Amino acid sequence: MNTRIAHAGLGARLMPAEQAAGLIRPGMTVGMSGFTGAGYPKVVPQALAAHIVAAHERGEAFALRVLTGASTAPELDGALAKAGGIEFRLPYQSDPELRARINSGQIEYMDIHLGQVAQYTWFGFLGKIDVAVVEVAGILPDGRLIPSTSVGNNKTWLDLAEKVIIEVNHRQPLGLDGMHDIYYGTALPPQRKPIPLLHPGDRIGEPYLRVDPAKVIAVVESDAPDRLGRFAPPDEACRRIAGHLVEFFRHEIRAGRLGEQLLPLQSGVGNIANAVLGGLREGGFRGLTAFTEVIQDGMLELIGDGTIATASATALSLSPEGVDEFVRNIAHYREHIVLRPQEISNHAELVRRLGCIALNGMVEADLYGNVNSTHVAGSSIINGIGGSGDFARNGFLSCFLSPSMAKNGAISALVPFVSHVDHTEHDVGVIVTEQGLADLRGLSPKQRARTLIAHCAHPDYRAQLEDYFDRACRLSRGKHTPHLLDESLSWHQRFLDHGSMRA
Ligand code: 0RQ
Repeated sequence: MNTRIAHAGLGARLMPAEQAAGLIRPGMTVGMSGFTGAGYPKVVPQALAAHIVAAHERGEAFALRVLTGASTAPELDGALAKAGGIEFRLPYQSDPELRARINSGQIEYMDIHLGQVAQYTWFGFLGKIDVAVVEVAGILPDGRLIPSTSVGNNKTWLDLAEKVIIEVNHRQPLGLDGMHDIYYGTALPPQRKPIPLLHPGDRIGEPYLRVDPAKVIAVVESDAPDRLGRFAPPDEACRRIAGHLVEFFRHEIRAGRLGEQLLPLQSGVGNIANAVLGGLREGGFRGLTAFTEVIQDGMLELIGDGTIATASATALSLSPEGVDEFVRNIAHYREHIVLRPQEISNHAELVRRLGCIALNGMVEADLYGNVNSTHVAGSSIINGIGGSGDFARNGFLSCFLSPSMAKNGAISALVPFVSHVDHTEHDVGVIVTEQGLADLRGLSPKQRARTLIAHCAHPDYRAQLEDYFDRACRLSRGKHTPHLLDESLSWHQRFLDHGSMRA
């Protein structure tokens, strides 16, 4: 018996990926595992893409509704998008092939708060889940599943899908066993009860995913690593953003608004979020906690050296070097990391109760504090809102971080009016660029505008922003949130005319 597939009945359903993929039919809704490039199925989606290409060559239509935890990798989103096999995709994505087809209008994409996907599915807003395709590290003798490097929406897909395909990945370390906490106590209103989690490290569920063996139509083996890129080494702008933030935390401690151990940190995706964590170590903090969705390299290092004592997340999004370090010291990390379903890692009730400090990247902010996290020039998506909204709206403190200019200075990250709103002025507490930090809490719109221009704008754009704001204050009909609406969005037009554009 294969040691990773210890349930005899499920072992009997072992088959090649090509055969398993053949069980997925055109038009189906497929719930796949995978969250920020971790724990996605490695071989069934590629075999599925080959089936789709063959069907198209025969002149047959073949496209799927693909739901995941968050972003996956070229083997899943990339392969299916290239094959023309996705008609609808939800939620967060970051694959270039997929992004290009979303932005060209070929694929319908629904961007949704990551913490809300499970409830959307349970309420039936996404229709029936025909098949779940879920990567695991192993199958126990009683049929329960050892999750792999992400939990994401796997519990929801396994509970609700009519049929299940399990990918057992021999490359995922068995030392993951015991790191997960799958909470089975959620219910729909009006039966919902408080979630009994009071500290980021609390274990309130069980280490394994349940699946009804009768639903499992295929078990497939794989042996491939999560494919994650490397993080860019922190540049001067990142270091300065981190420096401003650390200084601000120190200030808040002195003012009695934060304790020495701060509050549970949430740290978003991307290079800046990763780099900012390094700043916390240099700031001399110890014994912090994290209640977040993704553990990137920066956070792993902080867990390794004791800066962070406990981290709760739904995925390990590590570079190849990060994976090596994680596997080498997995017993240590198991003591300090809990991986949960994303409906718990990103739960509004928990984020509010724990009082998280949300640290997320942004594309741009406007003078009044509205933030765009997702779109270039209003109409092309980059990745998606991910979990940033779950934390920004519900956290104790909501910080957005970005260099003050993008595209080699072609556009300011501070604009009169964001071209797309993900986080409204009511959900944004602090904005940080390499120029400085604007604490917007307790300020009126006009006070926020002056603070943002003074602290966050790049000097190359400061005079233009001041000019816009002065004229808006004089000429705008309403004086509460002064705007010259015809002019405010022309900033993006100038960028499109003269700058380069990604998507
Ligand atoms: O594009 O690579 O083509 O040059 O956006 O920007 O500077 O590399 O920054 O990696 O930190 O990502 C907001 C996208 C920032 C990310 C965003 C272009 C820029 C570059 C990336 P290129 P950087 P980062 C929890 C939290 C939403 C989800 C989230 C994100 C590319 O943080 O996706 O927060 N956030 N989840 O050139 C035009 C501007 C621009 C711009 C940046 N003003 N105009 N292009 N770019 N600013 C985790 C999860 O939810 C899973």
